[in-house]
Amino acid sequence: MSSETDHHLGEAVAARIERRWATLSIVIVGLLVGMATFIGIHQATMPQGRVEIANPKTLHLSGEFVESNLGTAVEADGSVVVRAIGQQYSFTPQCIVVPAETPVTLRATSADVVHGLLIEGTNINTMLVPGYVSELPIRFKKPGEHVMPCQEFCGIGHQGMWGKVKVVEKAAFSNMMASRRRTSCVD
Ligand SMILES: [Cu+2]
Repeated sequence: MSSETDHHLGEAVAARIERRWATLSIVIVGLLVGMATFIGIHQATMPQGRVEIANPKTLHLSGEFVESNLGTAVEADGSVVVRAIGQQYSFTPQCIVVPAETPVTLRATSADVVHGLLIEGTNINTMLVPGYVSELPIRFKKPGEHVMPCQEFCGIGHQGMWGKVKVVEKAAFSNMMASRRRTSCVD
C-alpha cells in the first residue's frame, strides 16, 4: 500500500467518525427537547406564567398571608389551599396538614430573606423569595409524614429551619375541617 492510499484511508475514517459524533450530538439535543416537552405535558412543570407579588413588610398586617390566614383551608369552591410563610428561622405553620389523594395548592412567600421549601420524598422544591408568591400544585398519594427543611442558606440559624408535612386520609381531613375553616398540625 502506498502512503497516498494510507492518507486517503485516514481521511475517510476521520470523516466517518466526525459524522458519527455530529449525529450523536443532534440525537442528544433532540432527546433533551423531547424530555422537556414530555415533562411539561405530563407533569405540568411549566415556567411560571405570571408573577404575583406580596410586600414582605406588610405580610403580617393585611392580605392573604396574615397569620390568621395561614395553614390549610378548604376554599369556597372546594379546593384545598395551603398558605405558609418562611422567615428567619422557621416556617409558619411549622406543621402543615394535607389530605391524601387530593390536589392541593401550596402558596408561600418569605417575610425576610430568600428561603427554600423542600418536601422530602417528593418533587416539591421551591424558593421563597421576599416580594413574590410561590405557587405549586401538590398531591400526596398516601398518608404519612414528610420533613420540610429550608434548602436555601438563609443565615446563621439556617440549619435549624425545619417544618413538617403531615398527610392524613381524605376522610380524616374532612372530619377535621367540619368544625373549622383553617387547620395545621402545630400543637
Ligand atoms: Cu431559611
